[in-house]
Amino acid sequence: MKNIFEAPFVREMCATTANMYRLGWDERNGGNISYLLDEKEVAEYLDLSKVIREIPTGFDAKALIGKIFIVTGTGKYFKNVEKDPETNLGIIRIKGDGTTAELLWGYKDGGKFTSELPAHLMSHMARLKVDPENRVVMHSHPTNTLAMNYVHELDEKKITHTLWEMCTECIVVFPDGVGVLPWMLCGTNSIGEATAKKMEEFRLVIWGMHGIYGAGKTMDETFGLIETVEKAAQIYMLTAHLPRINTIKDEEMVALAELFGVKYRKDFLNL
Ligand code: 2HA
Ligand code: ZN
Repeated sequence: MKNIFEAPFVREMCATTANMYRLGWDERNGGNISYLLDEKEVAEYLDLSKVIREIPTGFDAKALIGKIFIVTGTGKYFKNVEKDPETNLGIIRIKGDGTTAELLWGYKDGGKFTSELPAHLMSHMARLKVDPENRVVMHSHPTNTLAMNYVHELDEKKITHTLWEMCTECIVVFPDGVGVLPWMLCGTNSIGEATAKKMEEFRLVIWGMHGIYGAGKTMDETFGLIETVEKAAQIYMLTAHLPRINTIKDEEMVALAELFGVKYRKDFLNL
C-alpha cells in the first residue's frame, strides 16, 4: 500500500486550501472543497473494504452511490489542512442507500464532512449530467467578489456583464457566465438544491453576500474560474467609485469569444 500522505489528491487538497487561505479568501472555517476520486487510484493507498465509521448525510445522493470523494471537514480551517490533512480532510464513499457516507480515511478527531455537503454533492450530480468529466466543487469567500455583492445588483445578466467588462480574459474563461442566488441560509438542503439547479447551467454560482461556488474537471480549472471572477471583482471594486472613461465593448467581447471559439451567453450582452 502506498503512503496516503503522498497521494496526489491529498497533496492537491493541501496545496489548494493553503493557497486559498493565503489569498485571504477563506478565513477561519470559511470555504470547502470536494473532489471526486478515481476508485482504482484510491485503492493504491487505502483498503477500500475497511470502513472506519458511517455518517448519515441527511439527503439522497443515489446518483453517486459507490463514488469516492475527498472532502474538507466541518469547522476545520483551510489554514491548517496542510499541516494535518488526516484531521482536516476525509475520504468518504456514498453507501448503497444513497444517504450514508462511509468514512475510509481522515476526520481523525471524530469530525465529519463540511456542513455544505448537500450543496457539494448535489452540485456534483448536476455537473456530471452536463459534463461527465467534472470532478471538483469548490466554495470560497473571495474578498472582492463578496464586496461587489453589496454594491452591485445581484442579477445574473448584470453581474456577468460587469465581470466580463473588467478583464479581457473573462468572457473566454467563463463564457457560460455566473449564476446568482439571493442570500439564503447556508448548510441546508434547500441551498444545496438551489445551487445544483444553477449548476445545470453555470460552473460558477454566487451565493449572495456569502461567497461563490465553482465546479470543474480539475482543481486548477475550478480554482482558475473563481480566481478570474475575483480578479474582475477586484478591478470593479477599485474603479466603481471613479468616473468610467473606458470599457471593453460588447462587440469586442463577441470578437474575443469568436476568436477563442467559446460558446457564450449571447443573451448576457447588450447587442
Ligand atoms: O464551511 O463556508 O458556507 C464554512 C462555510 C459555510
Ligand atoms: Zn461559506
